[in-house]
Amino acid sequence: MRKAGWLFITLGLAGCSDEGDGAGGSGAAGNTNGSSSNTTSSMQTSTGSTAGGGGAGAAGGGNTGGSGGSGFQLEVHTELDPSPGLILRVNLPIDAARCAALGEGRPCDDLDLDGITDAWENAALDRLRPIQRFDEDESLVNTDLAAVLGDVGRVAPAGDLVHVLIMLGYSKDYGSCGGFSGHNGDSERVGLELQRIERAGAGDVRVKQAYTAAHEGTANDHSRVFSGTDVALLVHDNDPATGEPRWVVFPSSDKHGTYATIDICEGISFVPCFDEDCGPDSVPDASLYDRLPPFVNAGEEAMPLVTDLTGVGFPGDDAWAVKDFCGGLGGTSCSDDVRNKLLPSPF
Ligand SMILES: [Ca+2]
Ligand SMILES: [Ca+2]
Ligand SMILES: [Ca+2]
Repeated sequence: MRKAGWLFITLGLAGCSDEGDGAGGSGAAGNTNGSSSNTTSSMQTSTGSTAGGGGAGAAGGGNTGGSGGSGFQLEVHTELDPSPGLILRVNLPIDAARCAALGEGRPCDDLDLDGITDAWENAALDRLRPIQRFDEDESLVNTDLAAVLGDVGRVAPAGDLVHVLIMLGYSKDYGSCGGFSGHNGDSERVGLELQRIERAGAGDVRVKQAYTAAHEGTANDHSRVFSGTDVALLVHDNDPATGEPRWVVFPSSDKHGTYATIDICEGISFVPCFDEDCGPDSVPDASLYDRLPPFVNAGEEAMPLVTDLTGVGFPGDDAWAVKDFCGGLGGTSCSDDVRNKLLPSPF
């Protein structure tokens, strides 16, 4: 939403960029038309089958998904309860060894060797990655018809908990203050800490903590962990593809810092060029501002499932290399490495 009295001035504000190496991004190397990942409908959707590399039955976009053979049907659901925290239920054990012991056609591969069933990882990414609900002035909705969005996920054990870290990738950061500090590639991220549910299925978890990153690692860092009763602040909405609840986050207009609520986004600053606008205010059809990009499961650093990100719309970019993320557009001085969005734990 645009706040009244917003002043348009262009100052030399290095802090406007959410990446330390700032504003580059000329040399666009063509591509862009990866916008096939944008759906024609109001919200981008994808099925879990895009989850690359893992091979084993990815979670389907619907309530049931790939069969591991022998009649096994993967069942994946989400639900909200007042505890608070979104619940994910998968009829496949988290632990690959436990899955394998059950056998009978279940997809129990653990190709990234982290001990978690890869099909469970894919189900978690499929159902827990958030809808991105954009501001009414967002360039990727309104003007950049070649814009590409894609999620690169990692699901990994953290003791008995499970961490889900997702790079929310964009082909471009459009900058603030009229384009100042824009660059090719925009690597943002969110995270979830999942807790197993006692006396429930071996694949059932609850969101214990959530993390939204905004200008992470800069002087203007507004990243935040939501834990305890703050988990109730998270926004959920009905996913039209499944009819079940899904997490919703609010990327700031054109810069894409990720916020859990519109109020948090718009409350961080009233200083021009440091302020942020979120949420589709006063638009006839707010659903046109929702996106749910395709995703890939990157696996683990020691045993990647995916390196090349062409499949998620970003040719030339890599999930694990020590290399700027350029959103499939090439160039220099782009955005922070994808690996830096998948490895450090915010919890
Ligand atoms: Ca695994
Ligand atoms: Ca993993
Ligand atoms: Ca950004």
